[in-house]
Amino acid sequence: MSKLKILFATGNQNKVKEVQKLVENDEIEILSLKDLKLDNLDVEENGKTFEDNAKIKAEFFSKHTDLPVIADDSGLVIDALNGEPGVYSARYLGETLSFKDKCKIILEKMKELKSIKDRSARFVCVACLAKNGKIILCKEGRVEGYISFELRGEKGFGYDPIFFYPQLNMTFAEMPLEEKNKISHRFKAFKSLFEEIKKLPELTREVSNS
Ligand code: ITT
Repeated sequence: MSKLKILFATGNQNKVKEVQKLVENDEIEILSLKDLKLDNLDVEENGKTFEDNAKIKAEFFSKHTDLPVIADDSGLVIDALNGEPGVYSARYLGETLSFKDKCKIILEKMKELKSIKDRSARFVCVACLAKNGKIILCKEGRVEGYISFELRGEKGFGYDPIFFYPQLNMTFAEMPLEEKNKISHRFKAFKSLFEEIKKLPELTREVSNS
């Protein structure tokens, strides 16, 4: 049986890598915007919530292909910063600043918070599925942790070097992808999205017919 092809509509190649790894031995095949030559398209993420923005992206790109489309919106929510950077995670402190510098500025803002319990944070991911311009379903995943006292690790992307995961005593940037992919917000959201997708006859029928 051939695999169910799904477009993952993201301009972030790190996200593509993570989600392709998730379905490595699965009946689902993740294609990127580049694979479908749709990487010249962009849509404004002007929603107020992760779910709004995930829907905007999935809906928009699903008007440009007949394949089912998934998109995610995700970010880091820091309690001590009133939920910042939150839905603005990608644009926080300006799009030209590197994520390393954004991480350093966050650490500076939090330098007076000496106790780990005052540094609580979570990564949130909402992943949505759309087909032919219509949203079919969305799933959310979260992972709880703390903002570290210094940047640690070179793996991952974005805010990974300052997101400390106490159960493994390391930041996400110190964690091999296989480990991050067992616990992350993206893993949780996509795992439950893929479970639901496999139950949808109008999508899976196309797999057995192809
Ligand atoms: P697309 O919108 O094209 O998918 P993006 O990178 O702009 O790509 P988002 O709008 O969802 O993605 O922004 C989320 C930002 O939050 C992202 O740029 C990272 O900085 C951060 N982020 C999300 N998930 C992360 C993770 O697993 N590790 C580190 N940072 C993450």
